[in-house]
Amino acid sequence: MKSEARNPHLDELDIDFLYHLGLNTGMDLKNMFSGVKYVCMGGSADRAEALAQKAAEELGVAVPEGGVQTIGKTERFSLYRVGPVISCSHGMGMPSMSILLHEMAKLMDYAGCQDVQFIRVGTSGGVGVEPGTVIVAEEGLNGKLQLAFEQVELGETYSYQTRLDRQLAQDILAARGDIRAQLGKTMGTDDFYEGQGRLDGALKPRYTEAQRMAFLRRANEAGVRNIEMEAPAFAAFCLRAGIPAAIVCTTLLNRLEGDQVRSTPEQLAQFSDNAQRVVLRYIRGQLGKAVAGA
Ligand code: R2B
Ligand code: URA
Repeated sequence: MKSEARNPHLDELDIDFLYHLGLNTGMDLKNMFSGVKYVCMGGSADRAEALAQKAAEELGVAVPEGGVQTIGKTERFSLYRVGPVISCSHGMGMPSMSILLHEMAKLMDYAGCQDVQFIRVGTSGGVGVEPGTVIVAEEGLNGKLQLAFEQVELGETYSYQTRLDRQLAQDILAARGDIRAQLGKTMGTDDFYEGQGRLDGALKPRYTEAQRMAFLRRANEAGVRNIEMEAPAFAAFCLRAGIPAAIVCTTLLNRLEGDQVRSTPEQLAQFSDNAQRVVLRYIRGQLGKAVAGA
């Protein structure tokens, strides 16, 4: 984190309890986390474990018998450390993920980790792309198609920029190998159903099928290739913190063709694997470069 962004009030705490992680600064966080360079996060605890396990295989890091182990408490988030990689779940939506971002950024700071990159590795609905395609976000747009994340603080609404690190996005895309992946704008909303213009929520929507399609087409023409529920808050947090950040999401369906996620569990696992592999190939390449340059 850049020093100008660091919260000075933290210096007043004798111990900082990272409550949702079940960690605190009374623990030897340096010993537990020093050397971490990549924080990968995605919505589900199962996918966090799968990514950690694959990271161990891909990077040749030994894990205990029985597989990777969580660190801290797992009531809210599941956190794994595999060599230079943290894999952690963030739950669904910006409020949940924002809690993780604050505690994870502090954790990296307290552990003395330098030059850490945050990469969201998630799922999304594609807009005009074949299901299974991985979208590496160029920018995070909100549900109004604006390059902004709006947050209410002390009763006032503030708007934060949501630019992402273009070079990092290019570097991750370049590691895709045989996996279908492309750059695109990622829209993040506060809801899966009406917030994403679905017609399959519980309540009668106020919009028509034609209005739904017109909006999705407009989004597509504006460069949106996928829709999820975290991009604006993720991009805004990392930009404020000075943390290089990327969003790499697989697409589970093409929203121009429907609203329901109909793929089989096997297909969904493959789609999720696509995004995780792209990111792990990128990390392996970077670590290879570091070794070659040493
Ligand atoms: C993608 O998938 C979740 C909703 O199903 C949400 O966290 C997101 O961004
Ligand atoms: N996640 C979302 O937020 N939307 C989708 O359509 C699929 C996954």
